[in-house]
Amino acid sequence: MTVPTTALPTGAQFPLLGLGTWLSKPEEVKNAVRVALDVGYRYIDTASIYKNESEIGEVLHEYLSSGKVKREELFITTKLFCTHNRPEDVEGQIKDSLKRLQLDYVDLYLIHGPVSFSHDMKEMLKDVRVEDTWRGMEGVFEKGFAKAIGVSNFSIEQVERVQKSAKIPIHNIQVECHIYFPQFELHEVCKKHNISFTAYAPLGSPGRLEKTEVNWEPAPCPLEDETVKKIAEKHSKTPAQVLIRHLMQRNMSVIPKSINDKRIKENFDVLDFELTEEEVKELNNAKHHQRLFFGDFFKGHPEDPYKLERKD
Ligand SMILES: NC(=O)c1ccc[n+]([C@@H]2O[C@H](COP(=O)([O-])OP(=O)(O)OC[C@H]3O[C@@H](n4cnc5c(N)ncnc54)[C@H](OP(=O)(O)O)[C@@H]3O)[C@@H](O)[C@H]2O)c1
Ligand SMILES: *[C@@H]1O[C@H](CO)[C@@H](O)[C@H](O)[C@H]1NC(C)=O
Ligand SMILES: *[C@@H]1O[C@H](CO)[C@@H](O)[C@H](O)[C@H]1NC(C)=O
Ligand SMILES: *[C@@H]1O[C@H](CO)[C@@H](O)[C@H](O)[C@H]1NC(C)=O
Ligand SMILES: CC(=O)N[C@H]1CO[C@H](CO)[C@@H](O)[C@@H]1O
Repeated sequence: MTVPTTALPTGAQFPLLGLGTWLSKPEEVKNAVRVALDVGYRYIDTASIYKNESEIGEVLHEYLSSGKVKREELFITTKLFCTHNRPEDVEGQIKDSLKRLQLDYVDLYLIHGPVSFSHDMKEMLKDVRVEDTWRGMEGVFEKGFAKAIGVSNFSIEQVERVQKSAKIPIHNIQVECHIYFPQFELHEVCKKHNISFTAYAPLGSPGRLEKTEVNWEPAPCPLEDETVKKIAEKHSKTPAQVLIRHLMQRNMSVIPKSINDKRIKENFDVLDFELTEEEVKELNNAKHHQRLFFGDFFKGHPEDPYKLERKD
């Protein structure tokens, strides 16, 4: 089955379902991408900081050179890490990513986060603003290295500010979004600006707990939510499938990550059922609200996107 798409302001088709690859280790990601492409995924989300672009590139090359997929069927996203938010750094970074991915262009290039650091990450660069980084992004768009450009981890205020200064408007935003952090307000602002929306951590990112060094706040997992389980049972689907479907029906692009063959297939098997309006509403009304990704390393920078939400 083909994944539904929405049109980007550039005219390109943007798939509403893709494969996430954060925390997918190099030796795991190759199998994951092969399984995903075989099942029908065409959209892969990566980033230079995930340290797996080279392996993803090897698999893409394998599938493209054998003719199993055509370049124009693929939608590849990668991201500029915050050690290179200075406008003059952007082109070199995307070229390095393209070399690793063995591609001439990516379909979408995102500013990974609004906060700028020195190359060694030891120092915050407080004078680099999001509008500055955006100028670098416009440059790589104009040169054709990225067919669309966007932002990640930005606040509403930052989106508005970039739009005001932009020659080329924002095409996409990627932020945390799941039933416990539904992003209604930011989503409305994006609709107003015609910015397509990608939900990361759609399942509540359960893997973040055991595999990263950050001390995460305890949080309930959307996969265990009683309403989700009830709706899943009614449709003979799994909780993960209900969570993915819910965001797709909100007109968001969803990028669940998995390295497990069975779960990669499960997460794609969401095209043959539909949640009722009532069920969407019920899921929209989840009582618990909590941001999972607070980015403590953003603290103290004038572009900290969450400064208004912080208690300390
Ligand atoms: N822009 C950013 O700053 C940013 C931040 C975070 C994430 N992202 C992107 O968004 C993607 C998704 O977010 P995420 O990886 O944080 O979280 P997620 O997709 O919500 O959750 C992934 C976790 O859930 C498990 N899982 C996957 N499918 C499952 C299923 N059907 N049932 C039960 N468990 C399942 C995975 O384990 P297995 O692999 O073992 O299946 C993994 O531990 C990332 O991979 C990345 O590409 C971007
Ligand atoms: C948003 O972009 C799409 C895709 O190009 C276009 O069809 C639509 O008219 C745009 N909407 C607005 C409000 O600009
Ligand atoms: C879905 O979002 C896209 C932008 O990504 C927009 O162009 C389109 O009009 C939206 N569709 C609906 C039904 O809201
Ligand atoms: C995106 O923001 C989250 C905090 O919301 C943070 O954990 C993550 O590392 C950020 N990604 C980058 C590369 O800035
Ligand atoms: C094992 C490993 O980390 N492999 C590569 C993953 O991709 C990064 C860059 O994207 C390379 O630097 C690593 O060598």
